[in-house]
Amino acid sequence: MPIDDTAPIRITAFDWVPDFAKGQVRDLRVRWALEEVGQPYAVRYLPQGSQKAPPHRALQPFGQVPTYEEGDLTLFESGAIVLHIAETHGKLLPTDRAGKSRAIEWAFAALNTVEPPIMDHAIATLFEADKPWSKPRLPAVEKRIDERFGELSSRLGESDWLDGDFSAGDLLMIAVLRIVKDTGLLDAFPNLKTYVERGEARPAFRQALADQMAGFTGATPPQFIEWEKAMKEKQGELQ
Ligand SMILES: N[C@@H](CCC(=O)N[C@@H](CS)C(=O)NCC(=O)O)C(=O)O
Repeated sequence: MPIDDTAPIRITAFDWVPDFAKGQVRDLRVRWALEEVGQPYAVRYLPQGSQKAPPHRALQPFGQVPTYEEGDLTLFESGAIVLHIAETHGKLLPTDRAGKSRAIEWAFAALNTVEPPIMDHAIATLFEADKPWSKPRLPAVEKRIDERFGELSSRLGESDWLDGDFSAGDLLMIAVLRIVKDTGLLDAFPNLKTYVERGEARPAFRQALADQMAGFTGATPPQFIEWEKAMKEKQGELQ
């Protein structure tokens, strides 16, 4: 689905992020959902820092991306946006009441149960890799992730998707799991690795990822040059 500057839907994304975040910024989840339902969209790119300025905070109170604008409606929170897209297009959610509720349950499980320990890991190994507390914290963080992955792996079993057809719940769960896909944390759970690969093989995901990557046209902002150097040095020690 081409990005279309005249489309009635507009999202926000960054024009620069550190290398480790490329392909992971949360506008990817929204792009992926839009691709799945076949909805063209426009992108407004933000230079790093401007997300904290009042005009963007009026759209996103926490000064983050993504946002989603459609006529009078402005939304933030990637999960809420993905569910809105699914509801609007009558796709990515089963039509029966119980099945729909279960898909939404998996969306919450992804964002509220599986993502928090994964983000603790990203904070320790990436965002705060240069801090003295990160290394001692890692074993406990990894243990918690291992427990969660074991539980998710047992439930998924040999199924392709979490509950019937591919849903918004799978989209969000796969987006969350892929945050650690290069860390080895998924290695003990072959069915979760295959699950992530199955999601990433979807044409909608591939297009969304390619479009996010193509949007990183900004130069490293001066305030990030030293930070990025220090972080890269420490990162090697932690991974
Ligand atoms: N829960 C929010 C999290 C959004 C979020 O963490 N956005 C990050 C990019 S992935 C961001 O904008 N970070 C920049 C900042 O916080 O200044 C969502 O899912 O939309």
